[in-house]
Amino acid sequence: MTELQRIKQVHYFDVLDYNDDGVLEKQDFVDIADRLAEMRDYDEGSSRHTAVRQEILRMWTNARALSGKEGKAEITLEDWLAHEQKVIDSNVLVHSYVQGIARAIFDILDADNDGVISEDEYLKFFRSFKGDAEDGEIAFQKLDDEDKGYLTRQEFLDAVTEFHLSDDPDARGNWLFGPYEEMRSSA
Ligand SMILES: [Ca+2]
Ligand SMILES: [Ca+2]
Repeated sequence: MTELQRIKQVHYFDVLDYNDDGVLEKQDFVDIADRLAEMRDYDEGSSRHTAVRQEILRMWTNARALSGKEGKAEITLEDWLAHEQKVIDSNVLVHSYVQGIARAIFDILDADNDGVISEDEYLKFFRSFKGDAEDGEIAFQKLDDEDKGYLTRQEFLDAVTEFHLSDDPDARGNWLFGPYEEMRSSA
């Protein structure tokens, strides 16, 4: 993993740590899934709500399995980076896991079902994680670099893939979860 890939993953770990206790546990992912479901007004216990939870909990399952911590109730940053290294090394995982979740999230986000994600839909996504609204606006501006006011499905998938894989400091997808570059700014 390059330094840039690592910095992005440290930031990602932080936005996933919904209860801000420095480790990831199942509840962090349940909380994120519940906020995504809530934003679409899916009823608690409904099949759609359950489907969102199952999709988001794949991250929790994979983070433990790929870092060799299947039985653990917590995932540390070191575990998370070990899991991400396996993802970076595997085209199969990038396609089935990373892009699979991205496709599912796109469908959840596209609340008005017009095939694109508006800024408003993106900001709701952003608020489902531990990110602040201002960072969400910055993220959307960076991702929507032609200032169209929306992201297509392909643009969103490309951004997610770049977030995980790209080592290009100018890649738009680096900004998926907002500013990440506190270490690079001093370089
Ligand atoms: Ca946590
Ligand atoms: Ca839409």
